[in-house]
Amino acid sequence: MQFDELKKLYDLPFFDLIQRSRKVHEANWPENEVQLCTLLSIKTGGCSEDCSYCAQSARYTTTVEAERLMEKDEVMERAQHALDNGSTRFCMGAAWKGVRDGTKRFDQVLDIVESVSELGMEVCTTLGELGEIEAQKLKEAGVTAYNHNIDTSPEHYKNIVSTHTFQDRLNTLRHVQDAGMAVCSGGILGLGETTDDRIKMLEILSNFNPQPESVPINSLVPIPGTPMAESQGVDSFEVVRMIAIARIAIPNAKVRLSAGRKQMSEELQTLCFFAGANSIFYGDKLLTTGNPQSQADLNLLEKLGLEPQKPNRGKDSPEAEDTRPREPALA
Ligand code: SAM
Ligand code: DTB
Ligand code: SF4
Repeated sequence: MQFDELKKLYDLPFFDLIQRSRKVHEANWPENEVQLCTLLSIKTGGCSEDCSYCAQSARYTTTVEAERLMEKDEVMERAQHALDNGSTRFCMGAAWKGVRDGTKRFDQVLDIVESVSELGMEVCTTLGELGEIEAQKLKEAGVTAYNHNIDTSPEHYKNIVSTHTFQDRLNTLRHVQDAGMAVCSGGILGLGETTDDRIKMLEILSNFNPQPESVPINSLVPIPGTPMAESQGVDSFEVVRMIAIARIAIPNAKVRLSAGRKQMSEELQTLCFFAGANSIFYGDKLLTTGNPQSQADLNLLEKLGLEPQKPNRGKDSPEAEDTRPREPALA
């Protein structure tokens, strides 16, 4: 969808907007299910990049200490636990600028992925920049989806990060798609962006070919010590509007209500589910910050008559439409 159409939707009266997004949601996701995805930080802190929201950048003094890459046995224990608790997707994150083929740490990650993928969950990784070869090797090792957020509009990105560019992010996403992995890409609300920046971000995501399989919508968790520490929280209704236009613009995606849920009321999360969110991070920790308790999430889903999503739907990457340009569009 194009910017003007998205803006018109975003500016509709609230009930008109969520009624529309609800219809799209029901047509594409009639099952009343929410996917549970567990995150694990397999390499925490000490990152060379300067993303101004991030607890893991080595440039800021936060409470997060740099750690080594986790041993495979420990990752396997955590993955098995996630599976036993009902997660159908397991996402492993590393605080790296990126990975390079031929390095010891990349070999270790491939080895971890091979073992985790044998458990049968969707396997997602988020390791920073990838080239073509790295993407192919991750796919071969069993990664089903790769998370790499564009985070905001290209114009605003420069104000948030200086150590890599928006185009670098798009290049990695191209390599992910070419290797046949599903793209998980979304953004953060609360980085001092305008509404137009948010809409621009969605415009770009919706013009990917194929469209992303998953779109995380994070609300900034302000981290003391980072430049965004004092950033103002996002208005609840703006979060719902964003979820609604994501659902309309990218109807087949899992729209993932991501960071920031701990600060949200159950009622707000419910509105987000109504408007089109159908996936959450599940387990009491995100990467370095907190998340609601698992039991609280299960209780909420039960109260709403929603069920954890059955395994495997959307495991494969959506097919590209041949008629559309192959480049991720920078509109
Ligand atoms: N280093 C990799 C990268 O940058 O893609 C992977 C890990 S990074 C922590 C994954 C995503 O988490 C970021 O792109 C951002 O959208 C989100 N994120 C990080 N810190 C956050 C925060 N404080 N609040 C909300 N979202 C955050
Ligand atoms: C995404 O979009 N959000 C997740 C996941 N993808 C990797 C990460 C959220 C991180 C929140 C801050 C933290 O815990 O450090
Ligand atoms: Fe590093 Fe990723 Fe954090 Fe940026 S968001 S500082 S690349 S871990």
